Amino acid sequence: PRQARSKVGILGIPFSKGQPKGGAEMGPEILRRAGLVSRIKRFDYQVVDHGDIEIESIPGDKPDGNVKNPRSVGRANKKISDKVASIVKSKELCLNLGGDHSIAIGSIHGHCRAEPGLVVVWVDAHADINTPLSSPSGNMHGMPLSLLVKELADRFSPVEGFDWCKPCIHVRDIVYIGLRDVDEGERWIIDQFGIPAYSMQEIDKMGIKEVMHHALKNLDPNGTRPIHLSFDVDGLDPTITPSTGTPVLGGLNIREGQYIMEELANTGRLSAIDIVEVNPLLGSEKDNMVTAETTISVIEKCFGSKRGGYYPASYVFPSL
Ligand code: NNH
Ligand code: MN
Ligand code: MN
Ligand code: MN
Repeated sequence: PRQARSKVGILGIPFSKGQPKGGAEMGPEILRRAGLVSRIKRFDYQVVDHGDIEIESIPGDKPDGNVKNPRSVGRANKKISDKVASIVKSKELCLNLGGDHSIAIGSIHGHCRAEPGLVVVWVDAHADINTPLSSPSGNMHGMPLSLLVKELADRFSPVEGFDWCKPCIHVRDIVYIGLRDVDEGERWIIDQFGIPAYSMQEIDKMGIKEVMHHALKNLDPNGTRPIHLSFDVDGLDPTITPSTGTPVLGGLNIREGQYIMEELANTGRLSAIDIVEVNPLLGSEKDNMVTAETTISVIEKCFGSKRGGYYPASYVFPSL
């Protein structure tokens, strides 16, 4: 079924200061070059390409305690929040092309401004809910959810560059799929607040069909709330998305990835999507192509691409 939104707004976010490796800022470029926009145009959506957001560089951006590049990440995300809020308010399904996963701070924050009742589906090898104090790395792509959830606000001091960012979701508005590299503090948070988390072990045990059924029921029993999908390509197995900064063995296979997206599309409630951590500077030319092709074949399932075949609403069967 179609989404409640009949338009797709594509927003490129060439930002990589949430982690140390250069290249993640080239994600939008490689996905566009691999044909993402025309692949989405095949379906029953009006596609609006908003181009790439302009990222300001902030020289001398000293760490704030443990947190690296706080002002750069803060400034970029303020802009992302404004842009995503306006795209979602104009009734477009907002497709954000990262960029590293720190961009989810702005995208979820902006989405919340337009749709305060949203829920978050986080597909990732990692939980990305370290606080500035629990983070082993200081990289903000491992922290986005901790800045967004109300329950953790009193566990760390405000981060430089984020005075604009007030928590807008509860921990129980999140569900995880694909986890297999979770830090101690993150596991503590998941247990403490009972965040539904379907790691690769649950996927092996239950199968992806049961996992999606329970994940969506758990998150929103009535099935009425808008969905924010934050999709880290490292959630997929590194054999199919090799060009990414922190590959972890034993990830989702292509069919599990496609099935997740098909089930989300079936809800008709997707209202914003992040696709993050594609890094064309990692791996060979071939790796880049495999990564882009895998990513697009998964993303298009959000827009009604069906493995069993498809024709647009305007289709006329050739007849005599
Ligand atoms: N959990 C680690 C950290 O906080 C790694 C996060 N890296 C990711 N997240 N790629 O998706 O730094
Ligand atoms: Mn991530
Ligand atoms: Mn990850
Ligand atoms: Mn069951």
